Amino acid sequence: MFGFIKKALKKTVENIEENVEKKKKEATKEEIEELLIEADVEYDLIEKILASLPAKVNRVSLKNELLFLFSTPQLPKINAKPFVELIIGVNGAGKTTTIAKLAYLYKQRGESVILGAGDTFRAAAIEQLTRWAQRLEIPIVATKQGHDPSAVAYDTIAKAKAKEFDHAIIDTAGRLHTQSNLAEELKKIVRVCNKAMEGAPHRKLLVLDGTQGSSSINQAKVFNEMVGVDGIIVTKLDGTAKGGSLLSISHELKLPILYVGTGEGVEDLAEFNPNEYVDTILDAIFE
Ligand SMILES: Nc1nc2c(ncn2[C@@H]2O[C@H](COP(=O)(O)OP(=O)(O)OP(=O)(O)O)[C@@H](O)[C@H]2O)c(=O)[nH]1
Ligand SMILES: [Mg+2]
Repeated sequence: MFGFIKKALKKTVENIEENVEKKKKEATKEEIEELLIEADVEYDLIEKILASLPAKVNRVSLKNELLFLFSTPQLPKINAKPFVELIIGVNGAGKTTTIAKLAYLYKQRGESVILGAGDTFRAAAIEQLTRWAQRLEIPIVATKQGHDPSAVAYDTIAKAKAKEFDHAIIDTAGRLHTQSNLAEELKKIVRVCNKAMEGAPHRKLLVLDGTQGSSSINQAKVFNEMVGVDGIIVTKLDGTAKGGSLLSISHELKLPILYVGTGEGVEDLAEFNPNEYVDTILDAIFE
């Protein structure tokens, strides 16, 4: 999937390039500061990065500094069938679309997938995921609006076990009447998943809207406190110049970024590769 991150960072890179007269071998600290501000890296982190750099910065020294920010531990490999993923995040972040993209990816690999329409708060959410399931020709467990989402999660896992599916991906609501309602609901879904299958959900994946840049970090902390997050997916990177925020997100949350969304289609999901990401940003300023 090489090149997908490049596509996702197009706007971020163009924005940086507009402020760079000529690509260079060495940059000053001020130039690096400018670059990182333009890309929406949090200022506290920029100061930290600058403090550890020499007066004249070359590509290699900056690359090492930036790559270091992604040195979060890798997620342990879990051999579970079904492998259950719970997708959480605020409304509009891109959860439902990301579920379709993940399902497509697994299906391409020849693995079987079932979806659970666990966002029962809005009828439109159930319909949206059902349409994706039809398009992708994969089964879905869905109930009526207002029904208990943890029952949907339970039924999805039970069906996945009975029919020996490789993956079960469960959608959740991004907003309820209050935040404490949402927290209670998510906790209950997690408990019930574990009842349906010990160890499930195997991954709680938080979807963050990339167009919000570094300002999504606080939101991520709230979800992490609610249920504990295993990994991050950043969507809509294609539509923003704030692609540098991934540095802040990784550094602040100490959670792995697993995928990035690069568009609205099912194929528009790239496995996140820190090396390719950092190189793409550095290409905007260095030769
Ligand atoms: N350009 C672009 N658009 C995206 C991406 N991911 C999602 N979107 C769009 O963002 C909008 C919201 O996506 P949804 O998947 O409905 O978001 P959600 O988190 O499920 O929202 P709720 O169900 O309201 O909580 C849709 O119009 C998607 O097409 C992406 O990577 N790039
Ligand atoms: Mg949704």
